[in-house]
Amino acid sequence: MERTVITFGTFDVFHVGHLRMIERAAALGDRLVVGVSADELNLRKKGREPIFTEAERVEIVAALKCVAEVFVEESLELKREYVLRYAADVLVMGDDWEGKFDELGDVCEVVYLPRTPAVSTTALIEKISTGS
Ligand code: C2G
Repeated sequence: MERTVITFGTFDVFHVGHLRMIERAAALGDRLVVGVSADELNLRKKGREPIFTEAERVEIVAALKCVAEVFVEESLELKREYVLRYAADVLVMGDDWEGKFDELGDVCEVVYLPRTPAVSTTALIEKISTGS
């Protein structure tokens, strides 16, 4: 039986931390589905628009060879619906979300993977804008 893995993220200013998370998620199954968070969701939750648009972020993630399917994540609260819609066997999240999705353990396996240290979109934006 094919094992489907699902993961989520904004993936803004795509960097090696994003890539490694996606590759490690893909390695946990046969087919990886990625939910890329909507511009509107970012605005609501983080108070700012991503640097790259939703369409650009979807295009970048969809081009990765270990990604089978990409969709736009409209709300953080719809995880259960997405897991069921894509028939995911495993939900992978970064460990900054540790414990937050344990209640989905009745419909899929929930795995939190450690983040890559010392790289972040926020730090990159800061570095680019200050030139340091
Ligand atoms: N990541 C990582 N190492 C980093 C930075 C990010 O492993 N140094 C991982 C995150 O843990 C996440 C993925 O890369 O699994 C995407 O990161 P973000 O775009 O920051 O995701 P976020 O905005 O937290 O997701 O439902 C979740 C939402 O879509 C928001």
